[in-house]
Amino acid sequence: MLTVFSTDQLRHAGRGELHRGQLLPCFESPKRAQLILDELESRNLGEIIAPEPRGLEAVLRIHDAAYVDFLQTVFDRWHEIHPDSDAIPHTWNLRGTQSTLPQNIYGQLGYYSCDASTPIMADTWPAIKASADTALTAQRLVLEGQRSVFGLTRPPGHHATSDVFGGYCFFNNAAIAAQAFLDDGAERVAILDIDYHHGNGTQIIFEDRNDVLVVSIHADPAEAYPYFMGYANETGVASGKGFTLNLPLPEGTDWRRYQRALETALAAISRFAPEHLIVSLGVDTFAGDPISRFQLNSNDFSIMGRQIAQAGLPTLFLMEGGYAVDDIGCNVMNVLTGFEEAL
Ligand code: Q9C
Ligand code: ZN
Repeated sequence: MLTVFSTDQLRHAGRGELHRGQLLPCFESPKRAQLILDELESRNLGEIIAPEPRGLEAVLRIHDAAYVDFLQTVFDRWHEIHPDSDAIPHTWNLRGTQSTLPQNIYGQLGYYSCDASTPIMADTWPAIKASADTALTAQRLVLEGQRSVFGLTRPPGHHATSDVFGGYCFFNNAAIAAQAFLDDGAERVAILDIDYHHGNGTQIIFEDRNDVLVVSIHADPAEAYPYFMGYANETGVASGKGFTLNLPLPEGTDWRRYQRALETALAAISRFAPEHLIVSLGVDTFAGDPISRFQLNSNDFSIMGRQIAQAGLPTLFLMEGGYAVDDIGCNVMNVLTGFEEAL
């Protein structure tokens, strides 16, 4: 399997995130991507290629122009007033009220974000731009006939909406790739999100559409981030009714229970009959993950890859979460080789 990755994606390296009342070292670190690459290389998954640099057209199919411009310029503005820290939001809008975009940088940081876990620094922009380019190059390779491609997207994307960053995400790489498939002529694309956390950004982007099926298996939001979305009764909006499927699972979920949800997810994807499948691949379902509470082991990820291959679809894997750095390479490699072995 080909992998797409750019070293520019390593340049986003936050000093810290607000976690349970403390400023802790960022869980979403460049080391994650480096350790995945090391494992793919040592176990010979296949060639690792750099993304083709692209303009912003495909990003702007999903994200608002003003939000993209904000991400591109906010750190320079921050740096003038705070030369020694990352930009982190700390104030948000009141529930349900329409808000005007404030002039003030703290107001704008709150306007365009949903949490204080997602710092912005000098090289955030080149990293998130390269991550989106990685998704788009991998998407094109699948379009051109590769059975599967791994876009090692980092920073991840599934919590980002058209104009909100958070949950370590800035550009929704999976949504950008899904829209690119449609713009390249596909009629239906399915996104299978197997990150521990519900992909709230992806759901919001596509919930009123019937050309992208979004299926997500995740920790019950009653107990886990992102808390406010991902419930089973969210099934889509207007003409998107029936094209969102949430399969929340309780804390402590092991492979036996997870596998049944995955079967349900894959059956729904089969019925939808998409031309392409995008897998939002998070391995934070691993038992050793420091911020998550599922119980999957490394071998389970191989079975998971094999099961996903049974869908029989051209498949684009895009990286989302996974924070147990000692095992992240092995767990990702196991999904991808499990998939390949099933072919
Ligand atoms: N520091 C992904 O896996 N933080 N994002 C929760 C607060 C947010 C996870 C604890 C977790 C986001 C892509
Ligand atoms: Zn996650």
